Amino acid sequence: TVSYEQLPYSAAAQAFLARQPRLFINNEWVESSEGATIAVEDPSSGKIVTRVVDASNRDVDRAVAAARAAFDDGRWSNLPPMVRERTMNRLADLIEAHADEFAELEAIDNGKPKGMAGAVDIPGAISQIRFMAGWASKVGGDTNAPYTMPAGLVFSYTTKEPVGVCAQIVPWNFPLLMACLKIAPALAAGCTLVLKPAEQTSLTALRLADMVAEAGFPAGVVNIITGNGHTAGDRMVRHPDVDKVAFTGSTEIGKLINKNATDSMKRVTLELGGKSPVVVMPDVDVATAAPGAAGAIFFNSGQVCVAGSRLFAHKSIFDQVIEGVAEASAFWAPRPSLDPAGHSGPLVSKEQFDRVMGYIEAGKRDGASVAIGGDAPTADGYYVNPTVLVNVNPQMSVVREEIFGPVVVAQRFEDLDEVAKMANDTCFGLGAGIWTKDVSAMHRLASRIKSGTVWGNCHAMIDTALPFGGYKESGIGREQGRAGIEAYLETKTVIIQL
Ligand code: TXE
Repeated sequence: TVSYEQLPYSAAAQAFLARQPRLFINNEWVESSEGATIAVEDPSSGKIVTRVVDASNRDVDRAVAAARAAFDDGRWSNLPPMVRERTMNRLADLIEAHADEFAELEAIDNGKPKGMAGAVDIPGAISQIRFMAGWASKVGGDTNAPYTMPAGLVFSYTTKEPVGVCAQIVPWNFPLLMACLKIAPALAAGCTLVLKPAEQTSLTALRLADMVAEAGFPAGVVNIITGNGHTAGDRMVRHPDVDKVAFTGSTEIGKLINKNATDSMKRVTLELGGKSPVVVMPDVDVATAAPGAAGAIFFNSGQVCVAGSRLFAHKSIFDQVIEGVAEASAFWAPRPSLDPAGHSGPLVSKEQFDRVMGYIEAGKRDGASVAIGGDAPTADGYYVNPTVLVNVNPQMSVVREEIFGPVVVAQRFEDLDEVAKMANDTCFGLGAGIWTKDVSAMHRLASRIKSGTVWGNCHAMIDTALPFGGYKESGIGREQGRAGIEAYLETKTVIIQL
């Protein structure tokens, strides 16, 4: 039997929690103007482990003013690109040197297994910074011959300039990874920034702040503040001295941010929710595809924007696939985040637990059948068992809405045309997985599914060099790769009559 008792924290983690870091502005730890705080809970036990600042409007203004001053005097953007690149790489080295501590803090704060954080989140965060650091010296403009003017009469060229001060707001599912994914392209481009982690998971962003000055960033380039979304986050988004907003989170808040930020024409990139399809074609080796489909939804307890939350298995193998997913779900049974045997943890919060259990209940009420799970173990933490719902229809909320928990709805299909339509019957378009050995079916389906990323015989494989983002209500713009840095640059055209 599994014990849901959280394991003891290391001395390093205890020391960090006891320190109660404040706001990181201008390379200094400063007190909040009002002293409001947010409790930090360990979702594996439901216990409060420390408190962080709930930034006030004045705190936000102070952080933005620091970033504005640092941008306007060029103390970062005017440095040789080689120096910016080296500074970023020093930050990556510092994270790497403290990888184990970061993994533990992530496990305590978010609930994900420390082993998963150590294998996925922390190395992912480091590569975001190292990859983008290289762009600092490689972005540039073009010289172009004009189309309507005679050659020799004018000389024209383009340059790339940093967008300016960035407000970056990240969610709680991959806290450090998301923070680094946001700050890296901004810094490589020469921007300055204010970053706010999600109120549920501030710890690793605060630990990162410790390393900013040590890495050699000038004061005011990287400012990290903690606080609630509807107050501090909203202030960041509307702030007149902010030039760009980058957000990852729910589609609901993304729409709101898009409205509030574009009132003053701020540049906006949004990475939002999903309801990603996983298509299992009839020719697959079920022993490979079924665990693949299980991992697509159960990894990180389903709290993944590209979670494969709609499973479509061909009718000829549907029952075998469900059986295979059921078998694989044992691997994903939740345990406390510091249990070295665990591959899954609790959900991030009581709120998320209630939301996910509410969806499961709604699914049952609407007539769905539970093939696997559908329940939660008795424990103080927020554990939900891996769940598969069958006998669903396209009208049910469990089929239409993002659940963000270990819950997948499974449906049968007959042919490629039908499954392409079913896969696209959603307002989202972030990711899609296709399992088949049939190369032609793979490419035909890949071209028909409307989503920012399509995976073949794998799922949620993300690489910092490859653009990532959503079609439809899954977002605006792309992060990572060349597109990632372009989102932090303005293009200037210079035309000189000779
Ligand atoms: O998200 P929010 P929540 C989805 C997922 C989940 C649901 C709710 O379906 O069940 O959203 O989660 C900040 N102005 N995703 O409520 O509210 C907030 O402080 C500015 C998918 O936690 O979108 C946090 O930093 N900022 C997603 C961040 O937004 C605001 C990951 C995300 O919180 C704000 C997370 C405001 N008015 C949730 N209100 C993904 N795409 O991976 C909140 N915030």
